[in-house]
Amino acid sequence: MGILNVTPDSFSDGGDFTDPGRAVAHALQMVAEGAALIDIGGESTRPGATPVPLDEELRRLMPTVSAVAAATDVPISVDTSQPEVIRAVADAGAQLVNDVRALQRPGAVEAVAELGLAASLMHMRGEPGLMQQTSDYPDGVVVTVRDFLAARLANCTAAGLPAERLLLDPGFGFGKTLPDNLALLAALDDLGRLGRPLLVGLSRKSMIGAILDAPVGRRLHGGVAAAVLAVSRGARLVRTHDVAATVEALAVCAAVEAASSEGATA
Ligand code: PT1
Repeated sequence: MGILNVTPDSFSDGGDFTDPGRAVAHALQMVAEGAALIDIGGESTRPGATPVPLDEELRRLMPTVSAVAAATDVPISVDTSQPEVIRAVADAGAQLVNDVRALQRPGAVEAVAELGLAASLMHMRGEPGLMQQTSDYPDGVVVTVRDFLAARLANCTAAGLPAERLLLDPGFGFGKTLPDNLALLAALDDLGRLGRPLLVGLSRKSMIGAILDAPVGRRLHGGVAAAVLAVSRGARLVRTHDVAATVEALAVCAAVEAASSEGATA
């Protein structure tokens, strides 16, 4: 899943793709590099980001969603939490809602269900404005995230959104310390037992920066390593800024996995 931010303030590429023409060119480049999905975001949700009003989110997203949908058959996901935005982008050709708030806004589950879309449910502690001040998991981060995702899955299916249309995401960096993020990555197989494909977003995040003592521009190799480890622990989708590097690393990963499953059946 290649990231296309149409925001002025995203943490690593803010302002680069606010023009639809440049956004489409970048989307097509990611497709050429092997992206199987393009994730378009109009609201930065990284820690400390400020919320965006509905009309501004629509103004940022709509031209780019329509233009990318016209330019490629690769499915489009949109990073949003708002039911009005979900309805508008579905009309413009989006197929998946990537919601860092796990469809908890009133009307979001119903919109996804009615429109026949897929969705990703992510765990976040608190809201982007203050979440780094509230990370504390008395029951342990892995259990807390697992229970949250299980509850959201149950709630969505009860509201008429079939489980077959849902992905789950532990939400790396969303109200989590470095030890929390590492514990989640190490225990990803536990989350896989919830029975839905796992999506992970790790590229260029501060957890990589903290391990390497590296600024955002020097986190490529660490982010690729984290993606490989996530996939080897069961992740099925990787949300990344760095498509070419990630696709190549995961091709090597897949070749080894295929050989080891052949070995198991031989
Ligand atoms: C994610 C994700 C996302 N991450 C999904 N959507 C972001 N499904 C946006 C930092 O610590 O992981 N999964 N949409 C970006 N969020 C962050 C969080 C960016 C933390 C940076 C950090 O640097």
